Amino acid sequence: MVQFTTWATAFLVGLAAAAEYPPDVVDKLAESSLPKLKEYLEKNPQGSCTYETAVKRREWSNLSVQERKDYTDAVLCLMSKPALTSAQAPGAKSRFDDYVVIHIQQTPRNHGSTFFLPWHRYYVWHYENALRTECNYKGYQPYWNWDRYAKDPANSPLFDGSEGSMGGNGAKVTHQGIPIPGAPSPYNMIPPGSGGGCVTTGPFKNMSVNVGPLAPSLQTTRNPQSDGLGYNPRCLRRDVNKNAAAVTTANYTYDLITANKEIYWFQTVMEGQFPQGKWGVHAGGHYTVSGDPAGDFYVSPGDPMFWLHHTMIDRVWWIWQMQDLEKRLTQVSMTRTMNNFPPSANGTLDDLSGLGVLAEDVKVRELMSTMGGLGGKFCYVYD
Ligand SMILES: *[C@@H]1O[C@H](CO)[C@@H](O)[C@H](O)[C@H]1NC(C)=O
Ligand SMILES: *[C@@H]1O[C@H](CO)[C@@H](O)[C@H](O)[C@H]1NC(C)=O
Ligand SMILES: *[C@@H]1O[C@H](CO)[C@@H](O)[C@H](O)[C@H]1NC(C)=O
Ligand SMILES: *[C@@H]1O[C@H](CO)[C@@H](O)[C@H](O)[C@H]1NC(C)=O
Ligand SMILES: [Cu+2]
Repeated sequence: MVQFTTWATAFLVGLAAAAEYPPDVVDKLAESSLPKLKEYLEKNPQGSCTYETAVKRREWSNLSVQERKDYTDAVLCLMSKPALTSAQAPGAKSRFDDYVVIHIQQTPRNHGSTFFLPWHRYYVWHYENALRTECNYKGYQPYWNWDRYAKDPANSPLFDGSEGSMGGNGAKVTHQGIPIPGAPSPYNMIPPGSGGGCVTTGPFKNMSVNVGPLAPSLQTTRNPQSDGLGYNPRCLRRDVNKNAAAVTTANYTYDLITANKEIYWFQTVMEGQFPQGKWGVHAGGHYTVSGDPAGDFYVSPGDPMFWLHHTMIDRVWWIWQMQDLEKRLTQVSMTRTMNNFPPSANGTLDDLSGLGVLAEDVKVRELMSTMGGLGGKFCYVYD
């Protein structure tokens, strides 16, 4: 009887979850695009990477609580392993920090440029691989389907502070909100969320943020080095913000994918058009977490939530690519510098993209396909 009750409860909890997050318009688009991917792969075989062998990256709520803990345990493990970048960054204390250092060093090259999407694809894949090979993680990198939690992110399975969450919101702290430079009023300030202080619940309540800040959106202690790479230990702070999350609902993502046929516009709308008062899903997701370091353009990967957000960014690009694989697997645009400042040449598939001391430079061409990219090491789809 006890066993039956337990089983029945698990079943009902499963049903409740399914009822809570029915597939949204983007999920349906992804699902209905898979035949195009299969057809493309039949015409263009990718060696050992087939639709059947591809691994599946799953949505956070689709993982069991145990699977989520396995993931956050692996992240904590990465935070306990010695850094490889301490010679160049005295603040880097762990393998987790290495990734933050590389992002800080390469921020101007990899945002608002040709490299934005391909470089972040490489970056997330490399982190996932580190969790698996260095921390014995058996799963794959989960993603954050923004729409599922946009109405009330602070009380969602991401941020509710339970053991199966990515850690809680920060303690309540009064602040003015998040300034959005270059946007007209009222879009130049995202009203504050419900936190702002240290995260005190969930798996990351004890973590130390070691490097940065460089471009803080909340007041925080200064880094001893002007490049942000010195040692500046402090708590993880968040201001989980539904005002930012409001621009990440599925209708925005669906429009982004379907209304922009050229990579230039897809990427531009995704990264935000601040002068037009449009924050875009990329900034919207970052500022849903907000705080320190998540609200810092350079240091944001120092909040473990970054990785679920950028995995969703990668998924959205993947869905966009599936709409016209022949064309979109080779389409890049923009120049080699952020917002073309300082002015530079248009980037191409032959340009190099790398992860500093963590991973060799490869041609952008190698980072375009999740199915067979990076010499076949990329072989994944999204569930
Ligand atoms: C993921 O979960 C949602 C509901 O939470 C459900 O509708 C969907 O079928 C699940 N997807 C998979 C592939 O398990
Ligand atoms: C946080 O640190 C305290 C004191 O060092 C320790 O007792 C506790 O187990 C840690 N909690 C987590 C979730 O790591
Ligand atoms: C998405 O829906 C919200 C709420 O209904 C609405 O305010 C917003 O304008 C919509 N955005 C797009 C791009 O359709
Ligand atoms: C760079 O790209 C832009 C827009 O895609 C295009 O109009 C321009 O001609 C390109 N410049 C060069 C030098 O190829
Ligand atoms: Cu980034």
